[in-house]
Amino acid sequence: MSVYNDILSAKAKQEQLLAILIDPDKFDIKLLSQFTNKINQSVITHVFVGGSTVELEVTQKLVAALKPLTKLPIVLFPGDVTQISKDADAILFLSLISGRNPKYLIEKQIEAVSILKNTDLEVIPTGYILIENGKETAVQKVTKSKPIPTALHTLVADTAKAGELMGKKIIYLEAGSGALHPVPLQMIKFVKQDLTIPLIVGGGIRSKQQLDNAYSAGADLVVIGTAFEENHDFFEELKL
Ligand code: 1GP
Repeated sequence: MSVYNDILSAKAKQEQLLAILIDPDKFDIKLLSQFTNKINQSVITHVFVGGSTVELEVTQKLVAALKPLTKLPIVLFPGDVTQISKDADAILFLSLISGRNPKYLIEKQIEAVSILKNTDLEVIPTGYILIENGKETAVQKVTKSKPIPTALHTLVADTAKAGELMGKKIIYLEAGSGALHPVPLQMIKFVKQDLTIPLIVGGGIRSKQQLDNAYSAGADLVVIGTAFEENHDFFEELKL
């Protein structure tokens, strides 16, 4: 199984992919089995695991407990090298290409190599682009980097394309967890015009309508965390 190849073939068939993001730091592991049942019965296609500030070993415990409970691919979306867990299927190997902080452009990636060597994780090179959303999010604070203002469509599209030309296999447009405003639809459309690799969009999506809008604008895979965390009925809403 290749998580990336499956994303590529879904993109080719215009199938809509949806990842639920579980932040190990906010998640009560006692609820895992009940919560995973809901995931398994929903339209969700991927489980992403990661957060901006997660204590040591918490991710590993969560992924190990999650793995036997679902057949869906578990993809690490790590805020730090301490969140690499060998029990997951793949890792988004993120480079924060909207920022200019060397730590998140290359230094953390170097640090990750010796840890990855001891795992069989499928590594997916990912260009990660932060978009302004109306408030400062955790990822901005942690990475000490500024998001790209929503007015600068060309800068976002050129950053995404530069990522593709540098060999990234996926671009992730991120408004940030709990964003006030998701990535603008016009921006998604603009970025898609020139991009040939899959596009992930996440941050601040809280309704079925916003989800459908993101797909219509061109998102190949949408990531939702907060809406599931705060409202377990969101699973039901998605069925409608
Ligand atoms: C954050 O894109 C994800 O990294 C999901 O954001 O929690 O706002 O859904 P939300």
